[in-house]
Amino acid sequence: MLGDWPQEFWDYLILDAAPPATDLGSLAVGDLDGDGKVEMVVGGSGALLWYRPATFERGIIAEGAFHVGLVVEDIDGDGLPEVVSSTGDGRCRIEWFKPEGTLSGCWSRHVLADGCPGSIHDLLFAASGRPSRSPPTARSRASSSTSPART
Ligand SMILES: [Ca+2]
Ligand SMILES: [Ca+2]
Repeated sequence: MLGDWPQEFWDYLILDAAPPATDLGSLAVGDLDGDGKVEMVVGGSGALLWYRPATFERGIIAEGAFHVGLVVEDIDGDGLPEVVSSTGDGRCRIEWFKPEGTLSGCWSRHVLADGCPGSIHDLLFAASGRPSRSPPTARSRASSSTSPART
């Protein structure tokens, strides 16, 4: 018993028994297309993937090494979240991905920071100051230092 806390139960659901990526190590959740249905974004060795649990739809956002930091945030200020990921190719590179049309279509890939100091495993986003449409900034968190990066 958890006191007065509401008890919620989650269903065990296999969305993809054989995903086109291995070492799935990153997960983020958000309504990527604003239809009210939540999508899951999963990254691993080989691909960055999206899944819609309500309908079992799925797709590939990009190919590469994505078992690292992953965030779903509105980067360009249009009201819909984009997928932000660091890449695990041996140096810190932060990229964001946006669907061009539907989630099943092509995703544009943008570099937010390239060669920034820090760790590729932790991404942190926060509002700083009043809202604006200024270019986004990114920080990757390292154990010893944090440095901002701009593109
Ligand atoms: Ca959605
Ligand atoms: Ca957006």
